Amino acid sequence: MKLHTYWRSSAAYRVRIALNLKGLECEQVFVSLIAGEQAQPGYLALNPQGLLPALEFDDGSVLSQSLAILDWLEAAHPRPPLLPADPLSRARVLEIAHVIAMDIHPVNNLRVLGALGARFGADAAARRDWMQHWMRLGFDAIEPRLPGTRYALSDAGPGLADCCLIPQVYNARRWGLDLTPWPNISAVEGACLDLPAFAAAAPEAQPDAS
Ligand SMILES: N[C@@H](CCC(=O)N[C@@H](CS)C(=O)NCC(=O)O)C(=O)O
Repeated sequence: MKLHTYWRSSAAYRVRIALNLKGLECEQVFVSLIAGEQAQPGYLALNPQGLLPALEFDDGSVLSQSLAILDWLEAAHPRPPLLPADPLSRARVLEIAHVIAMDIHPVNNLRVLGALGARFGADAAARRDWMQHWMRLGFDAIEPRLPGTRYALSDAGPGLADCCLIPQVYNARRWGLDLTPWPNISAVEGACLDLPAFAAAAPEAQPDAS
């Protein structure tokens, strides 16, 4: 398997964490978002959506969309589980993951920021304000749903919610958001970052970090 990734892509960061938690080896292919390589023909041939990450299988087939990749990983490599077996507990994990992956991230993406600047003249301060606004709304929704367990929804070990939450918190720090209003989220971040699987997946630990 090859993971097409970029060190600061939070969607790729989700998959890196899950691969590490499951102890799976995966070659990394670096696609520079800052250089616009995701929009070049070579990458578009793999993923016509022009977004990272993409998981390329040994037979050349490609799976995109980080939550679809996480879903495949969970089904194909069930140990250790990232989702609980109980249906409602499983849905609670997905609830957190979806706030991040479906409500915060899509409006905070690089191409959205680019459009804000190019079409509406948003300067750096306006773009930061935009980023922080959507993260604040999402964190406000997540914080009361965290029960105070060591990891997002469990004391036993991290799961799919943590795979999504930690990259989002990384992004929030990167954009200068003060995390004081969300103590549960901050505590979960601390617990996860202590784990080797999360440390090895961190953006600054990636070979293409600059
Ligand atoms: N829903 C997609 C989002 C993927 C996505 O937007 N990836 C970002 C990096 S985190 C990207 O490639 N952005 C490139 C761009 O906006 O041009 C997923 O979860 O995989």
